Amino acid sequence: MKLYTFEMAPNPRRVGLFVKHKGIDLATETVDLTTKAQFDPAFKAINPRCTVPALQLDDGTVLADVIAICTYLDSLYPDKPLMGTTPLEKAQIAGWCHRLYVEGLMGVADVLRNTGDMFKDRALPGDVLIEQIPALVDRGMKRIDGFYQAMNQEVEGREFLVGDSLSQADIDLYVCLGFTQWVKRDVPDTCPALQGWRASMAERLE
Ligand SMILES: N[C@@H](CCC(=O)N[C@@H](CS)C(=O)NCC(=O)O)C(=O)O
Repeated sequence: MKLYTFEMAPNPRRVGLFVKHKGIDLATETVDLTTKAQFDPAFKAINPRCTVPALQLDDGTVLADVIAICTYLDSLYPDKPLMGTTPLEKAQIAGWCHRLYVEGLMGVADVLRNTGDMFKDRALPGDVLIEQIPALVDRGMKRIDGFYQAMNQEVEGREFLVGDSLSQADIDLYVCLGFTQWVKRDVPDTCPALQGWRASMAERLE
């Protein structure tokens, strides 16, 4: 089994923190997104979607979505469960991971990928040319601001998003809050609960 990754990028980071917390010893290979290594034919043969993370199993099967990778590894290594243990926890954590990807990471990606040369004609991941839409930058900032307000309410008075222990939902929210730094939109002082939650999660995860 081998994990193809690029540690600093947000989706690989979601898996990286999962693996670190669980203490899983995994073979990894870096796919350097800064040199566009995701488009190399050798990697494309592994993941035709040209994205990381990708987990290749010993029988050649490839899982190329964070939720799939974490679900699989959590079943394989049940110690320190991060994807839930009861049916309700599993459902809530899956819901959170989906929500945080759509409402958190995608808002930041709108800003990041629709401006500047680095993502010119690469407004979406993959090897299809997609032109930038500058108007999405402003919309993305509004999405981030709305996300902060919503998450501030969610974490108010809570240590964890689901139940009374750390889960992948917490890791994903923590990664979202790191990703917003890439577009220089920090958690505002109007969201003190979220600021405090991030600080305590940093101590736990880093
Ligand atoms: N569906 C994937 C999305 C993975 C994804 O978008 N990864 C980004 C890095 S955060 C990527 O590989 N981007 C390649 C590119 O921009 O060309 C998942 O949930 O893991």
